Amino acid sequence: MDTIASVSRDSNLYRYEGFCFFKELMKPEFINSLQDFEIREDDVFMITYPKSGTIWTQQILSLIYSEGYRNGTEQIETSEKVPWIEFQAVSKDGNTDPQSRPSPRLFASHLSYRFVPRELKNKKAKIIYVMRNPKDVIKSLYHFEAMAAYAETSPNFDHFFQKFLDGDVFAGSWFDHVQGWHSHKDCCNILFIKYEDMIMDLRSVVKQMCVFLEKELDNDSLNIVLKRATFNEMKKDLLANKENMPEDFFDFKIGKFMRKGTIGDWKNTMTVAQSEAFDRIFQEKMKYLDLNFTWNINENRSE
Ligand code: PPS
Repeated sequence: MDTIASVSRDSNLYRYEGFCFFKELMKPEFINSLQDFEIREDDVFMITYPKSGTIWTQQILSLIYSEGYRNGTEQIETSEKVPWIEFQAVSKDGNTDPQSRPSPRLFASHLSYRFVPRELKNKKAKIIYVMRNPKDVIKSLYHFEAMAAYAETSPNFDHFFQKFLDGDVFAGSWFDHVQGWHSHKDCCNILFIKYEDMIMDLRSVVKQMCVFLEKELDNDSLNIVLKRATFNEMKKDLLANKENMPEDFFDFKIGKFMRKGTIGDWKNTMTVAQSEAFDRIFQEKMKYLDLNFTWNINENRSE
């Protein structure tokens, strides 16, 4: 029988088959029902562990599909153009069912491989999975926890660091999430991209995404996508930076979704001992995966 357990360091969460869900926002019956979510061949799913480049990729996808917003969709929020499958939200146009949208449908999800719709595991539809070096994920999530009303704020970084390692955070263990998706890559029509590659050469990554999505963008459209997806452009765009979300969810006086947007900020907070402890766990848990991350901004950059 499936077991549901409490999460010791955060009473807002419950653990279900390794994943941590928000009690208030994600009921187990609904999560189970997603198995039967009907997938269309031309659906596109963008999947991430939190803080890995979700809203950035949501913005890029919505820009690609609206060719740089030349189709009058500028005023529609990104979260409506690329809605979540696991959060039961009511959209502003009154549509409560993201499944009934016209094709091509774009979706976002933080779900692990275990919980996504069954048909996605049969190479139906396309999946873009975005990864980020986990030390920066830790740093970003640490700040985010403080502004999110539905997460228990850690008293200090040390506490949060351990909480993250134990997977006592929304979405559970980073290691399990990445491993789960990466080890099932042959079951899905999936493209893996990395946050750090987006930082270092967004043009190449967007082009790679377009090839995978079979979307041809002319040069002008590509340039508009790139311009509107920069950190500074998104930071001032309320539809992209999520700052128009209800204050009962996030306290934007404490923090922002668009915080620093860089590589290597973990160094400003993580101690050498924490970093080394993390490296040991990373090497042990990820040893069977052929994955490399960029941990510092100057890596891979020619001077
Ligand atoms: S969430 O809550 O899971 O949806 O968060 P997510 O969007 O995955 O991650 C937020 C981090 O992504 C950074 N971000 C960007 N970086 C560079 N360029 C652009 N355009 C961009 N958009 C979002 C954002 O700043 C968060 O990272 P940190 O390290 O906290 O700054």
